Amino acid sequence: MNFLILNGPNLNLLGQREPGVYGKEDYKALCARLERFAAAHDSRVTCIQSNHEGALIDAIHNAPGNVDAIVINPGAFTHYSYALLDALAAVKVPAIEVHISNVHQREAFRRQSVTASACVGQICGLGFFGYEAAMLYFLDKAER
Ligand code: CA2
Repeated sequence: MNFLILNGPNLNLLGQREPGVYGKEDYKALCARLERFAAAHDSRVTCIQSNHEGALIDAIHNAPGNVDAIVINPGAFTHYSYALLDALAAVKVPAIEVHISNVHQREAFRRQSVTASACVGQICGLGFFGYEAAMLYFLDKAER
């Protein structure tokens, strides 16, 4: 399968601050890990990170015909971006929303996702493994 891995604002700072919340590994290590995981499952990933809402929307619009599934961590856009919600709803490519931290153990505003309703499901609190869990869901579904 071909996966689009989308990461939103500030996730380029992984490993540089807040290791207690987001872990010690950086964004490059995340991408390398997902590339290895994909290769082990006869698949490929395209990893895109942006701090800009429009760039994430453009990447979602570009997904049909190019990838089979989207794994998206919209960062703080999760909590208020109706534009990202509309983009995810507009394309037929299925998406899973992933959060590295357990958003339910944090500030109240992080419990609300406006983007999850356009996704097949949401995974949170499992660290980087959450991205792999999302990919496994799609791989399992494709085999059935
Ligand atoms: O837990 C997640 O993956 C989040 O999507 C991360 C977002 C946050 O706004 C969401 O509520 C939950 C923020 C990412 C910030 O990433 C940083 C990483 C290292 C240092 C500072 C920020």
